Amino acid sequence: MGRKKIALIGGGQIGGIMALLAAQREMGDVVLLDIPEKENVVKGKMLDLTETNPLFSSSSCLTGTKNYADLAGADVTITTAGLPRKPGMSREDLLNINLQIISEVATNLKKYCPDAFHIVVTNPLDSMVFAFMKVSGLPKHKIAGMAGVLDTARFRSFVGMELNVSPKDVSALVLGGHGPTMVPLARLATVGGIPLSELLPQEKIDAIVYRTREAGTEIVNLLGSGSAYFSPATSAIEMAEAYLKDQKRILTCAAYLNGEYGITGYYIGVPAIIGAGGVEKVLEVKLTDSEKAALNNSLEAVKKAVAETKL
Ligand code: A3D
Repeated sequence: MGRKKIALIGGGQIGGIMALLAAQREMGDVVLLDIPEKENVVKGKMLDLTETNPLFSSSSCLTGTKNYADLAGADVTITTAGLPRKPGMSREDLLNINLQIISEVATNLKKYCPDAFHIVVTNPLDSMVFAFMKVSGLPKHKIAGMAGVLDTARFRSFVGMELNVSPKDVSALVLGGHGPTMVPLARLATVGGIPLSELLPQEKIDAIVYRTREAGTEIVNLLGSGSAYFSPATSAIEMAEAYLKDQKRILTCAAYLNGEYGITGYYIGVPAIIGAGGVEKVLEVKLTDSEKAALNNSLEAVKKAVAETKL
């Protein structure tokens, strides 16, 4: 069977943490790629990490590179390559820059790792995963966007904090695009099997839903520069591990829809089974009229973002 190979494209905040997590979990060998100007930085990060191997009892080979050829034959790829928005830059400017970056990444990954499961994290997520699919032409079920695992983890964390219970025992589902239109399905949330609505009054649940939608911004405001990285990195690694180990986990991610939820032709956050086949199946849940309306509203936001890519 041999060792698995994990290719991380983008060696910034999230890329570095993902390399650490993949090594600690001994998921396989890890290659971290960044632009030529950052070649020494990623080499330094991976050497630093290599020197933790004896401490974590890990045998993963960890290397940094600027060459896509070094990613050849990867089993899974996770892309965080992109630029953050800088003062004076419009959303459209950012979209155009990151679209160019994703196009370059998708073209190279098609060439060097056509059989991998590809996870996209770069924002704006819903349009970047769509662009990755269009430019690479790779099978749609072997490409997914990471957002739902994180949005769901945030919802579960806030419920745990409010009830002073372990978030491990909170189960929840957040549908839709990654952004303020996401749809946390509070109706379906449970805590140790008990419906959340039996444990918290509606106004507290509404506050948790609101905080979940704004959770990314809350962290951006606290950090002052950059965005969240520990939780996005851990979320993407959950998806990669589910694929590599054929775990058949039910993870919410931006999956390509072909009629599920009445949607065709877009990537949007839905619960999906992730195993050796990639996104093996999208699970459908019956929605109330107001949940349907909220999901449609989110779909409109995704469609608008995708239209901006002109792909
Ligand atoms: P950052 O620390 O800036 O890392 C991005 C890295 O990408 C940098 O090291 C860049 O040098 C590198 N890069 C730029 N262009 C290229 C290229 N052409 N090829 C290879 N590498 C390149 O950012 P980060 O790690 O904090 O975040 C990465 C991305 O994830 C951003 O787009 C964030 O907006 C996004 N993000 C998404 C979520 C979701 O939940 C979807 C959450 C948090 C962050």
